Amino acid sequence: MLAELQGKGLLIHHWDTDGICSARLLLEYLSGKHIVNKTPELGNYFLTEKELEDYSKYDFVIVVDMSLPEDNILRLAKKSKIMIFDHHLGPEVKQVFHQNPVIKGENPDEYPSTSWIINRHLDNPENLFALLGVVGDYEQKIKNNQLLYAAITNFCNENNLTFDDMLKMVYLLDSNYKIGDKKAVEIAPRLLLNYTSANEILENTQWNKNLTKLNEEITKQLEQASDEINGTILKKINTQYNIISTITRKVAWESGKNTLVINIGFFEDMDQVYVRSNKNAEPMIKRGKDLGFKCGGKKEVLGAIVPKDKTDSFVEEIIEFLTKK
Ligand SMILES: [Mn+2]
Repeated sequence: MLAELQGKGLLIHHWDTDGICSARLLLEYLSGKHIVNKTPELGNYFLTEKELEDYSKYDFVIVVDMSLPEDNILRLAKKSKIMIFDHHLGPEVKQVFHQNPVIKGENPDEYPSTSWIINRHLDNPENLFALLGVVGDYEQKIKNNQLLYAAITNFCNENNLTFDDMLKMVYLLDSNYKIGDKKAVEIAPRLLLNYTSANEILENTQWNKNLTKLNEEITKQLEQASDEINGTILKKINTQYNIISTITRKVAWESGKNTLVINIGFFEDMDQVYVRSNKNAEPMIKRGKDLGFKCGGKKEVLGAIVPKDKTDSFVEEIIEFLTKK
């Protein structure tokens, strides 16, 4: 199907390592075609009215590693042929090509990243980019996934890399969105097309500079006190950087507890709310959507953008949900 795409194309990808690597793999496969790649406004799991207008002039649109709202997809589908590759939870958009084994009931452990799904779809051998997307989405946790961790270990051995090198590459690629540089996110898949070794990623000067700055900010935020309510760690942060998922992961994985982080400093009129839970968070993702929030996630992860006057009540509901047996 990909090979049959005609005309001018747009590739919309998530801003993280998985999104960038997924875009890289598709751009390589589609190298003969005219394709522009874009990421949404950083932090938005939806397209703005302006983006929807701008993106309605393409013959085909490929969406990777993002569960955009169904009405966004259907609007683009009026003008363009749509293909989606993803592994996030959400409704199946039946009107378009939607390659998401996870929502079709497959085992998420076998489809841990969009890069992995795309790589299999393309029938590629295992490679750096397919695996970086996996490491990006799971970091250390991927060590619990026997199948994938074996593939990563093999790859590292063959290429004289360590798992820590893989993690470092992820942090470098992710530094672009965390620092708030949308343009750099969009350039990254193109750079990766020309990189021939992992070292070129590890030595990218700009990405290393970003990382130093971010690490300082993350350390500062982690040092701030947090509360604990009925076994859920509650942490409020105030930062302009998009580091809420990093902070949540660090707190959750170090404590082993349900973790809820609120960042009041990223959007002017909205708060970012991010949860890592030890139980299936899907009912609360649905609840957030029902309340009209931009809300998404995976089984153990919830991310939401909530109007500031609604934050307290939504947080209360989440904690109640996490507390109940
Ligand atoms: Mn992903």
